[in-house]
Amino acid sequence: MLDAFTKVVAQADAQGTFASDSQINALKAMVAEGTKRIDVVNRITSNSSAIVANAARALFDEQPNLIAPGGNAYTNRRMAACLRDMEIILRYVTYATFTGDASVLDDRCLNGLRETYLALGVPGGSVATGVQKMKEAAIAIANDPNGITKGDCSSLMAELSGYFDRAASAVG
Ligand code: PEB
Repeated sequence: MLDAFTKVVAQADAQGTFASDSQINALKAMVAEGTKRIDVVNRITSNSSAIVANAARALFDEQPNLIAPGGNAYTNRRMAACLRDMEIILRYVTYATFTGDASVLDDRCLNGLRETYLALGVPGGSVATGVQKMKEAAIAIANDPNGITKGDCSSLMAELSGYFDRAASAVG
């Protein structure tokens, strides 16, 4: 598992070079803007239950076959597994956002997930739709200008959105 700093060190060390100016400047900007990143993580973390529940409701509204008899989220056991999976994915997205690097998401959550879903008969495309719905909800919450110091969060939102897209395309 890497973060934005160890990633730069690993890359530089692999080439036997010092960290480059552009790498150092990128990290400097990340530190300077660090409170924004932590605010985003904090907002998503403290609204995680609502993000998961609302995204799941929207998914089942759109794809009612999932909760009909024979559907992959039919029975409370499967419904619980589904909500848990969405929560796990959201949790790893917050870790990646916190560290500024996707490797924790890749290594500990997404690696082999497609194959797991294939083996279980869980429809990956539907999971991807659920993830996209969490993305919309998370960004609406994280990017809300009310109740927080105002600033430009566009690149942070693009980064956050990229982690959700990465999760969706890993299974969809
Ligand atoms: C991944 N999900 C399921 C299982 C595993 C994962 C390993 C099998 C074991 C179990 O049932 O608990 N676990 C999960 C994950 C990590 C992990 C992401 C990462 C670290 O360790 N069903 C639907 C929806 C979707 C869904 C489309 C959006 O209809 C999910 C939610 N996942 C789902 C369901 C099961 C499952 C298991 C229903 C149970 C499948 C079954 O037993 O038939």
